[in-house]
Amino acid sequence: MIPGSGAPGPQPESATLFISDLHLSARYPARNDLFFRFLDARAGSFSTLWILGDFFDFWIGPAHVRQGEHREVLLRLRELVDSGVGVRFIWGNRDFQAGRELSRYTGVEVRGESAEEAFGGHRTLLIHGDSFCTKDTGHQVFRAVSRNRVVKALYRALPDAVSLGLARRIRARSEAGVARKAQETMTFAEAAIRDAFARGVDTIVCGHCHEAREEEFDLGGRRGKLYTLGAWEESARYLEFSEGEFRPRVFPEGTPGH
Ligand SMILES: [Mn+2]
Repeated sequence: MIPGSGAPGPQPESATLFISDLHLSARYPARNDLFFRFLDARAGSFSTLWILGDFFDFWIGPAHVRQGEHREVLLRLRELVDSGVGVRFIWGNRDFQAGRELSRYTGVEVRGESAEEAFGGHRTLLIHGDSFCTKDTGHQVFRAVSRNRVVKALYRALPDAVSLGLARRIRARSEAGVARKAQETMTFAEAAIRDAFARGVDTIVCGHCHEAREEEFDLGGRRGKLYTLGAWEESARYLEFSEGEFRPRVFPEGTPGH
């Protein structure tokens, strides 16, 4: 990966970081602050940042770059990219409308539903993880409909006020749904995880379940490793790949588990 021409750029051996589920929103200004402190603390120590979805509490589409809500965050992303860090964005279930407008404004590379990359010798699937919750049929239907190309195009053509209002209503409904059936909604189906490993990867990194875990899978002759990332609250559980290994991390350092 070659950083912007002329820029000094990070050292080639510097780390890759993986984060998800910050749920940034005007409703939680402290979380923006946590993210900015994280960037400051890790400045210069990483060359790539993977954002694995639900970075924004919701992203309504092109209109959102014109709203003030995420201005500060967007400018920080721009700075990060301009400093030579590659920032890749995978959609979550709350920000899958992120597209060209986000790339243009911040320089972040929007990679869509998922990506496969090699880290050291590990073929790795990067994905938000809501697609693993196959028992939540309501959400799977919403997913299928809302990500339909025609529906997306129609939605993106709506006036700002209308799409904002719609997004708020969808969020309110989804929050009510999560409260009602939290366990079932956030639980990954093992079969869905195994299907994902069957794509040929040996490592999966995802978020969505809001809990940092490591799990090993016996795939019949080979082993798979699943890393899930934590949601950002008072602290953040994220993942780092450096010196050939994935390493679970917490920010601020020394924070006890939550
Ligand atoms: Mn999610």
